[in-house]
Amino acid sequence: MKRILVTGAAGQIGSELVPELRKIYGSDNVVAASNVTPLPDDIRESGPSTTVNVTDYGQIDGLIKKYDMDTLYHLGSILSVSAEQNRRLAYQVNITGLYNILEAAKDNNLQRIIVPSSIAAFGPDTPLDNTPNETIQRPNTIYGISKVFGELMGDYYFHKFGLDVRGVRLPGIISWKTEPTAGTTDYAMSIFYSVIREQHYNCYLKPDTRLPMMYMPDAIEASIQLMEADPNRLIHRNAFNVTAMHLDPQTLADEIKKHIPNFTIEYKIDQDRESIAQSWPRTIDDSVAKKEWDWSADYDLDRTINEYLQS
Ligand code: AKB
Repeated sequence: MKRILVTGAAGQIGSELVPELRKIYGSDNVVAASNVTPLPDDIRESGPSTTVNVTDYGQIDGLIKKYDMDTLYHLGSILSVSAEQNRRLAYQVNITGLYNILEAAKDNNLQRIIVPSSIAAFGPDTPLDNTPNETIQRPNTIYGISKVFGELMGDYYFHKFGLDVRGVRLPGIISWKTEPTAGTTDYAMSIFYSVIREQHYNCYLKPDTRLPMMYMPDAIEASIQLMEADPNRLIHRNAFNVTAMHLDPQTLADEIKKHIPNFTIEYKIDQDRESIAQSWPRTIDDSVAKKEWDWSADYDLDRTINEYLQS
């Protein structure tokens, strides 16, 4: 039986991954950990939960020992926009925090660690159309640099110590459980909140800024499927491109309008976020994930919008 620790459990992905893991592996076997953001009630009430500051090795080591963990999802991370605004914090959480996680995992002989990367691990020198799994990775954001660090460190701990570290490069995620915070791809969440609240959205990206995207159930599925994947089939580990759709704000708005005809969108471009988005892939090739662990997305744009507006 797996005993799983999830850091960043109050975040966009963590708050939806924890309930799913608890359904599969049993509530008592999944410990939800967050630092400053309070955990949602459903997570606090349905199983063990705790606080953890990943910049403190002792806290991670103590938690792994206390709960006798064998698997770890490390989701605690400062996202792209916040990272540019607070480099020191981003460095402490995304670089020092990840280092502490890997050291504690090695010292406690954990069986498996999942460290998600992101499309942010690419940069302006990357071929940005149909971006291959292996290509130039010279990101120009602190967040992207920390994601490349995570990918390289994951491979390093695997080759040097046999620690089974794996990760997907997540695209923008469309979801509803948490309010958007500080990501570049957050417009794809905020737009739905605006649809429900005022049927109008002021978009900070240009109408044709295209990015890889995915609906949350696919992101959860990818994270669990990769964790369960047969290690003997994995040639790549850190990290795998995954995607479900390639989307720009105007296409999303046009699709929403088919369901909510009164919906309107205006463009008030935020140059900082727009230039981050311009440095990321427009479309990515996820054939390596398909080949090595049978990845395939279930949700296209049509299905995503139908389910989202019903939820
Ligand atoms: C962000 O926009 O910062 C994240 C990401 C793509 O990693 N959603």
